[in-house]
Amino acid sequence: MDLKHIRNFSIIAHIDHGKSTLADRMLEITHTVPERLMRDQVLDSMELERERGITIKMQPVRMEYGLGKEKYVLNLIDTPGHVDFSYEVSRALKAVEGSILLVDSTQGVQAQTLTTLAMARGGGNDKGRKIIPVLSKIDSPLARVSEVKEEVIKLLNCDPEEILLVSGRTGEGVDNLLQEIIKRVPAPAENYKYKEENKNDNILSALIFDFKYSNHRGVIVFVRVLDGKVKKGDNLIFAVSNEKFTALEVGTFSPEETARESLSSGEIGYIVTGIKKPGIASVGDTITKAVFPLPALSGYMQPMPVVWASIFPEDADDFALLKLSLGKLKLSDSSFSFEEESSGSLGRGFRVGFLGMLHLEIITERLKREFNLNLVITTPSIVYEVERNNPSTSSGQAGKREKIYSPYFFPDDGEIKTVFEPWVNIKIITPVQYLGNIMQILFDHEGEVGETENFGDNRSSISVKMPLRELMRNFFDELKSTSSGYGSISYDIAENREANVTRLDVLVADEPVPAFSKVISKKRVEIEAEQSVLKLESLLPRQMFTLKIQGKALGRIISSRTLSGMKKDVTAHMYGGDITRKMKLREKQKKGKKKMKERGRVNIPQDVFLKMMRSSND
Ligand SMILES: Nc1nc2c(ncn2[C@@H]2O[C@H](COP(=O)(O)OP(=O)(O)OP(=O)(O)O)[C@@H](O)[C@H]2O)c(=O)[nH]1
Ligand SMILES: [Mg+2]
Repeated sequence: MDLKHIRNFSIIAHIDHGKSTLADRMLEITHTVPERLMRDQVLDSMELERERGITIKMQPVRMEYGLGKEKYVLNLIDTPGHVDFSYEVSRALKAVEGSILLVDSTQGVQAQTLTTLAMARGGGNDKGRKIIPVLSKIDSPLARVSEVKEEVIKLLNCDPEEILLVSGRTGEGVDNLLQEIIKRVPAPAENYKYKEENKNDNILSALIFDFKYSNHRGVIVFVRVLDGKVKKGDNLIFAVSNEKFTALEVGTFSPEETARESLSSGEIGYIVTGIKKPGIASVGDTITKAVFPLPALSGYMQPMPVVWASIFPEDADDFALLKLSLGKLKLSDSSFSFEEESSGSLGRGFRVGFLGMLHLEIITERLKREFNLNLVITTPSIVYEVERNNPSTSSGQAGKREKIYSPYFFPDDGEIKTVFEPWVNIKIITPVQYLGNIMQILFDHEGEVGETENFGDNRSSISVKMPLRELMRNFFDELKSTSSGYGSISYDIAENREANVTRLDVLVADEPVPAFSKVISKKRVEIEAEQSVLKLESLLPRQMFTLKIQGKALGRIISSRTLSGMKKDVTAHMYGGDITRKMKLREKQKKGKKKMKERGRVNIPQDVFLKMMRSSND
């Protein structure tokens, strides 16, 4: 394929700004997907994507487009907009020369617009990509095209004429957009260093930007070929992991895998490796030829997990299956990390790091659905680093920081010398009129407000630093409600700082329930203890006996409630009859209750755990 006729681009935007719908129209215009197979957001092919109406994984697709007498290959990569999946965006970007920055004309520039733009421009050694600003949803009666245009001009410092208008719903402007992509996005460049060798077909340098796993064909790597050529039967090698394999098939995405003769410089496609062992291929690795190995390209940073939870098989016999499943899942989502762990009561399992709560939900749901596993998932938590007063009581030495992944294992206050916790850099975008109220919630969440910038007519962006703990304390929902839904947020993990926090336990019938323990700011001990107890009181079904619910922190009971028992009389249905029999039954009932009480066997339904985990206000 002639490089001059290839264009590689991604669509990037805030969540729901219409990326996948725009891709639909492009696929129609280029006749890439037959009409009978067309459906809304056709690139969102995963069951969970369709159910939730969001994109979770990036999806590459190859389109052909004729312009005048010339025929072009347009490789599009649709990306997710949700902040939890921005690792997908960053990987997709390394495979392309340009990006459509899509801005919903009914919403305007949002926080994730800025983040994805910054990613596309690239920092450090990363060469910048051509950005094409496009306003979407111009068909909508709520579209504010001229205002949003102003915002984009301010953001990019561009000419008004550079901004294109489209509707993914009606298709207006999409054909023109394809032509502009050909004009504006540079064709892939050749690396002249290897030009000589290129002639004898011995050269290959291909960046792995994604992969998936097939039970029959093993690992299928998604690559952007930077130099040379690859075809079926070639002997290849991973430059980093140094593992050899033979290409069983090569091809492109239409959007499903379609075999081709070869893939060459500038193209985006896949290579079937046949490798069934997890852990060999990783995103960011380079595929090159065994006969003439080229150096590894600069790969990807492994993303920092934001929340952690432990996952155990409900049935201990499923441990091996869970291990295998995590390995396989990692081959279609390289952004989570896991390590083995064992817990006294739950047995062997894994501690898993996720990029956010939605990511956690998606991964655990996929494990259940795609691998048929019944799982016990512990309360998600961020990770704290603790230095103990007296390290001899623990495994660590003096000055050593110990990572605490679960609030239940957070040491008692007296044992702690110093605690460190992760902070985040936050960007908030909001209409100016909500600034006052937002400042209030920022204060309440220990936010350190940095720069505030105005752009467009009446919008501001605020840079804030905040403990991750406070971001997770319902900050998203509070921001949404204080800004009537107009405020948007993006964040990334920053440095660790010293923290003034402690563990709050919730006791039911005098027993702490591990899943309800939390690490909270010492300043909020009273409020949090009261809230947790009240919430549990409202959620817990009444038991046969009277039950105490208590909040305990810093070595004392801070709040307490009593849930009165049900007065269920087991003799009520017996009319008349023998009084001694009634007495016997009552006696039995009393004993049973006492036993239950002693064992602290309170029945806490699963949904109570889930509701307790969610924010305190719902
Ligand atoms: N009126 C109108 N609605 C649109 C248009 N494009 C998309 N939508 C609607 O906007 C919503 C989001 O569309 P998607 O295409 O899924 O947005 P997305 O950017 O791919 O979303 P994520 O991938 O989850 O970030 C859907 O309800 C679409 O029907 C458009 O041009 N006009
Ligand atoms: Mg989408």
